[in-house]
Amino acid sequence: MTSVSTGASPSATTPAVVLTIAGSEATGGAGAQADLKTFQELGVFGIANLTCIVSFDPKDNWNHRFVPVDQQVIADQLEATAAAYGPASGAPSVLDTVKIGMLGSPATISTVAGSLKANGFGNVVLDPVLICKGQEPGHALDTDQALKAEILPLATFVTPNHFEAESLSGLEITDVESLKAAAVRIHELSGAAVLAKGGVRLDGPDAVDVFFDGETLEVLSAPKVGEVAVSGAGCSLAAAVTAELAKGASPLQAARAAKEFVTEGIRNRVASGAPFDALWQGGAR
Ligand code: PXL
Repeated sequence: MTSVSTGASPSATTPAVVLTIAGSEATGGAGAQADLKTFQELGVFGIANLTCIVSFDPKDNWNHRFVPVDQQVIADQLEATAAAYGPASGAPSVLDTVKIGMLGSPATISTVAGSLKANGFGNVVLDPVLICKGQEPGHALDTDQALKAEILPLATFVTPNHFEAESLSGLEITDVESLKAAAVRIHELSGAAVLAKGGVRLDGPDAVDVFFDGETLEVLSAPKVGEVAVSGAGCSLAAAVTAELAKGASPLQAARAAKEFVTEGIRNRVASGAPFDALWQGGAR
């Protein structure tokens, strides 16, 4: 007779458990694939609940083809994950740290916001992916506004890039001083720890990011590796922050470790037939 186990086995291992709520990017550079590879590399048990599928179109200048996952299917994934590992699951490794990547539509934002509120996760790391090439501008504007109204207030850590930091703060960012001002403003608006990324968008020899959590303002800097952005850098940075927080790091420690992880991943990037290289999560090994 076979017996079916309904609970945790006495020999179960207990790595920190993390969830990414994100889109699939078919070529594996960005999105949920980048998140899962980052989680594995940093020693946490990763779960991905998919919100959409993005396939670049090589016949159309590599623009995004965007297909949302059905709302009920998103809700089903979140329900299954919460029941298996959520705060009320009774699992020994409780899922308390969640990363939010591309949501892509106001409907998905509402579904995800509902789940975040119901579960009360301790760490909600938001990579505020605002526009997706290939979406209608009006559609993207709705999505921007819904993300700011419904998800940003639930975030405990937010990782905007240059464009997103300008959009969230309402400030123009031209140098490190204005990046600092934007980070402070986004903290005031959200209450979250902020890691605002200058990346290759700001002039100078270094890729500069600014961390601000209401107390500590720190400029994180590493020599630029080329002048062209690499696919998966933003996703992997936020995923690395997520993994480090889940293992018990402070927000500042998580930001520093994530910056190092991404710098090594860019240094050891993977060339592809697409116009952009992909970050290699194994680069720090
Ligand atoms: O890098 C932002 C991003 C996030 N998530 C998905 C993506 C992209 C960019 O292509 O496709 C699914």
